[in-house]
Amino acid sequence: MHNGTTITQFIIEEQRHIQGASGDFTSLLNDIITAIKVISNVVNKGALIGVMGSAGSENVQGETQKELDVITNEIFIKSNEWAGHLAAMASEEMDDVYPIPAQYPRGKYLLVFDPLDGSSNVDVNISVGTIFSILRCPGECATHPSAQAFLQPGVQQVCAGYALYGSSTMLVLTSGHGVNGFTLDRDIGEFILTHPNMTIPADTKEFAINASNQRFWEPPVQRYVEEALAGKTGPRGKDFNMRWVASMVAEVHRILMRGGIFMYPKDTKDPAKAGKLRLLYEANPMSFIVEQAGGASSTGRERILDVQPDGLHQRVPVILGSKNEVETVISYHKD
Ligand code: P6P
Repeated sequence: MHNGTTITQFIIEEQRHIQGASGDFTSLLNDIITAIKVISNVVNKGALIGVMGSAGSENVQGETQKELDVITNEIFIKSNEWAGHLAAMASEEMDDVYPIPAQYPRGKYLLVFDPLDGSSNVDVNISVGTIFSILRCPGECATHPSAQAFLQPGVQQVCAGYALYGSSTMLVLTSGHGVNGFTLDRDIGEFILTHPNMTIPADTKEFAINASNQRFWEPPVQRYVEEALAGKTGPRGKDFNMRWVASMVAEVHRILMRGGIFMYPKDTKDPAKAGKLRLLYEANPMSFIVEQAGGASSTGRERILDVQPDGLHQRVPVILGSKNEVETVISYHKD
């Protein structure tokens, strides 16, 4: 049960921690939350409103866009472009930066998001999510926001969050003072604080990886998974469980709730790609949340939040979750 704290009340109290935050931050988060409520409504209607299936277009990643990818991107834009808190937005679904239209005032923040992560799962009714990250607009970007303005290491994030459209719609947030989870009460249309101060157990017996890529993994990941599969009789001396939902938001939420390690490592499947997941709107926001919950997040060779981005849609290897387990994988990369 909960004590009825609404997310609005929580954010206003949270804002007091943020250096230099005016009502801007609270109002910006409220606009993001509105977009998430609208997306939850659309996703939960599913096939009833006939927006499943392909949009017949490709995104910058060369991935076929689902109709819902395009619709949810539009929802985010419309909900966040008018209020004067942002200088620009960037999204998995848009090739370039989206500058705030001239008829609206510009603000001091940047918003980067994946409006519907795991969207290939929508057609088969498996949980999907939204991931977002808020950055400060450096210097001149309020007038001429460029992609360069977004290329800040993840440690610069002001706030990061995800929405999980699952059996219930949840919103999980951090602005650098721990991680808190909220559940949407559809009867009142408000997110209620249900999971205060979420923390990830330091140890785990559950790993998540797409095992069909096994032959492409680098040796340290091969070793880690082999040892996990060897179980009690192997070098780890304990049996492991495995999960793979193919929806990063669902995997990260499970890890926040009960621990685990999630890996989408660098593989040799496509040597041109440093991994599958995108740094700015998947790896960085999720890494901020995971670290704030006491977990760790690495490429295997460096802390993800320290990576200096070199492109809006840059990909990185991701190894995140229970701190001691991530550190084991990092140690194998050093061997
Ligand atoms: P694969 C979804 O498309 C996504 O970006 C993440 O949410 C998910 O973890 C991963 O890709 C799934 O990738 O190769 O297993 O389909």
